[in-house]
Amino acid sequence: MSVPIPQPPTIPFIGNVTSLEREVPLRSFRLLAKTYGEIYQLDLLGQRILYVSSYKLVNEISDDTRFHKRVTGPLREVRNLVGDALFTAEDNEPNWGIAHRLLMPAFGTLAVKDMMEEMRDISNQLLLKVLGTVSTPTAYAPRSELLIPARFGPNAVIDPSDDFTRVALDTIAYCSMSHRLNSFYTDQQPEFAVAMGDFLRESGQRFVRPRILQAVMHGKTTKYQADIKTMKDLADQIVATRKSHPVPKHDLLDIMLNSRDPKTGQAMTEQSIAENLLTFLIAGHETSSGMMSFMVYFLLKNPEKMRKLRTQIDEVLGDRPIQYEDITKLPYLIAVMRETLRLAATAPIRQTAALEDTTIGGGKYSIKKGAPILVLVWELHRDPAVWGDDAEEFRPERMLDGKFEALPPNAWQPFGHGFRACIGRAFAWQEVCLVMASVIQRFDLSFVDPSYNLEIKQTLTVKPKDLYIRASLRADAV
Ligand code: MNH
Repeated sequence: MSVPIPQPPTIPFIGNVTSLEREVPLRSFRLLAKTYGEIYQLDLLGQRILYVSSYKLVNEISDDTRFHKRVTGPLREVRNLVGDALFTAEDNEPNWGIAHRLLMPAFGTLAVKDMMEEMRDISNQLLLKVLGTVSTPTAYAPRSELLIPARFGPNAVIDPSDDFTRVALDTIAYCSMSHRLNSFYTDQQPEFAVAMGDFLRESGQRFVRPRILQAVMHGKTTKYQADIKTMKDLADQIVATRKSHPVPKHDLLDIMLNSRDPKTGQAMTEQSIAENLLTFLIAGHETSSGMMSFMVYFLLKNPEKMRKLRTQIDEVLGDRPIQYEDITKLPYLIAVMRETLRLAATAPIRQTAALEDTTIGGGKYSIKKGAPILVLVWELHRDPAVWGDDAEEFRPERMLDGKFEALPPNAWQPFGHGFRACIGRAFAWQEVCLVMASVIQRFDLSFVDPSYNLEIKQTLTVKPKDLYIRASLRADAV
């Protein structure tokens, strides 16, 4: 027999909305999970939403034959910019299928391998900014080396989220459409990056804001529309320019313009191409940049892990720049990355729904077809049933020596699940390896405030809040 799904007390008309923190809803969702357990429901402005957090239940609903991605909440708002592009499409929208079939191979490991030097070009801009040095001149030394205007010194206070966002955004723009955003050349973030940040934040806010309030907030709406236009105009312009002036480059834009869907023979429309370019920028920068910031945090909090990682980097790389082939020789780096995404999945929630009326938990909870279910990945990634009593500890060793491969299915899912899982995983992985190995190889990092403890900020993704660091050339550098 099924039992009622726990729910905090509601207030007439607005339901549970007052249970939620405006700035960091994730914090409220997690607290409620501690109080109400592996599944609970909230009534948000007339919509009932389920929150699932235990491994057992998440594993059961991670099943493409019974559950599928649902595009509601903030993700629905993101459609205001990118429509039915990959990330925000419902499964049954034809443009999702076309883009998915065309782009899966283009984001595969082999294709991404060829982007290594373009990624390095951008990553070098970060290294140059920090101390004006790319330690070893190489065949790959970027032209930008000559152009860097301002160089930071060891006393500069660095906001890692800010700089990693520049790296991630510039990397995805350069690799996917050969467009240089040049975020490192300006003190202020470029207009496009600001528009995107504001758009994502506002998309999240619109979701928790009562409709009636939304209707009277003209200023916010005008700004929201203006940000959308800024981004659309750039994407349209990039597509139009490439169409009129083809370049001999096989980047993602080229693939989208010149390939046909193997199944239907259809080409992508110009609108769909522009919306997918914007999707790469949205999906591909905050997630990766947040991941790098969290990694810095965990390594600074756990100096013995940092030492272990650097020892391995030194042994494998010495003072030469990391190459693609090195990545598999750095298992501790991979373990640190996996453990970072376990404790701080930068996409902290995914949304799913049952394809038919059903029950989960051995008949315990009944679930209505289509009712939105949120998977609380941060809770999933701490379930003691999988991770043990030290689940809160940053311990990359639990991801080493075959232990990662031996995890129960669906226990670690920072990249989502099933056929709607992340298409950019190989891309992000290579990018983060390159950037983080290069940074740790060259710099000593430290907290500005040694007593700093992790706080998060949330838009569509999460990042550390008020984390500031310093970087100096390694004291033990040769
Ligand atoms: Mn990514 C989907 C996490 C990097 C492009 N990504 C997802 C999902 C998660 C996710 C989780 C599933 C969302 C859902 O179920 O609604 N992504 C990440 C993380 C990183 C990341 C943690 C980095 C770290 N993602 C990237 C990069 C790109 C990218 C880099 C692009 C270049 N991601 C996507 C796209 C989708 C996606 C596109 C949607 C895929 C689909 O639904 O078909």
